[in-house]
Parts: sequence; C-alpha cells; structure tokens
Amino acid sequence: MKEYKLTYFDIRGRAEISRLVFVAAGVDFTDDRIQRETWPALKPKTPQGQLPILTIDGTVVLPQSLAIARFLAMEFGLSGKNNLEHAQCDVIVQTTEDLRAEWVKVFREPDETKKVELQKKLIEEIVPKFWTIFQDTLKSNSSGYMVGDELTLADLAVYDVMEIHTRDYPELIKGYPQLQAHRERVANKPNIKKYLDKRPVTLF
Ligand SMILES: N[C@@H](CCC(=O)N[C@@H](CS)C(=O)NCC(=O)O)C(=O)O
Repeated sequence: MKEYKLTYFDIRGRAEISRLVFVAAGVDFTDDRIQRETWPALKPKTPQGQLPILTIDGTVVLPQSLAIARFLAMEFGLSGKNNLEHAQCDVIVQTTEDLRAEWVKVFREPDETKKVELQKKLIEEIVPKFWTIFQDTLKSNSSGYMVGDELTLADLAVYDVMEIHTRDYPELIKGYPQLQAHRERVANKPNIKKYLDKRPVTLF
C-alpha cells in the first residue's frame, strides 16, 4: 500500500476534492494542513510554487489539484468503469472548475461595489446555470449518480463545489430537487458522513 501525504492550507479550497476521494475510497492519508507562516519556506521546494501537492511514498510529488484528484480516483476505482466514463467524469470535474473560477473572480475583486454586483450575478445567474447542468446530468442518468451507476470523482467534485453556495444561500437548492437528493446521497455514504462530522470547519 502506498503512503500518501496531501499538503495544503488549512481550508477546503482546492484540496478538498482529493480529501473526499481518499475518504470515499477508505484509504488512509496524511492530511497535512500547513499554516500560512510556513508557506514562504515551503513554496520554493514545491514543483510549481503552489499547493496542493501530493507526496507519494515520500518521493514522488504531484502538483495541480485536479491532476491529483484524477490520479487518486483512478488509483481507487472512483473514475468510472471505462474510458467513456473517465471522460464523462472529466466533463463534470472541468465544469465544477469553471464554476469555481467564477467564484474566485468574486472572491478576488478588490472593489467593494463591483464585488457586490459580481456576487449578485454569481448567485442569480451563474450558479443557477451550473446547477442546471449538474441537475440535467443527474436526470439523464437513472442511477442517482453523475456517471455510471456508482459514486465517482464527478459526484465528489459537484458536492465540493456546491458547499459554499448551499451554505450561504440555503434556499437556492430547493429549486433543484434531484441535486438536493444527490447531495444527501453523497453526504450519507458512511465514510463520507463520518468525515464530514469531524472535518475542521473552515470558511471555504
Ligand atoms: N491550478 C492550480 C492552482 C493552485 C493554486 O492557485 N494554489 C493556491 C492556493 S488555492 C496557492 O498555492 N497559493 C499560494 C501561492 O501561489 O503562493 C491547482 O489547481 O492546483
């Protein structure tokens, strides 16, 4: 069995998807959450000067959050059963990344007035557009999962990217019954439920 260490800041951010893959697969890993003060010293030692990174057996170091998540999902059989399902997982993962990028735009906006405008657009137009895509994907697949007939990386990615908006705008999900049921299905998987119950609470 390989030894995995996932290094990131003490937030969900871009590492949570991989944490969820470990948890869903029931595979042990070191959840290495570093403090901001230690980052400047570590940064030059990382492959791309950014986190997250995955260290495998203390030697191989992978950067890029989605490459890490895909690798882990492939390793643990959470990436679909064939190449088409791998691609369908990728479609959903990339779509969650597009939604995350829209959120990051709002988060990084320095001008307060502009930020309020962007936030309004995000929640009134952009999030509904993406949630409709996710819900339509569920409707086209009778299993209750995004791809194939069991939980994959795609379900974890959607669960993860929706966390901020479902927390901050809890009413919104009521217009998306299949998506709401999907969130509950993912969150109630025994391994995931156990993890979510004790996970450090962070803003994002
Ligand atoms: N495309 C990269 C982006 C990584 C990224 O932006 N990491 C940020 C944290 S979310 C970071 O390391 N920031 C500190 C820095 O750049 O010095 C990925 O998905 O891993």
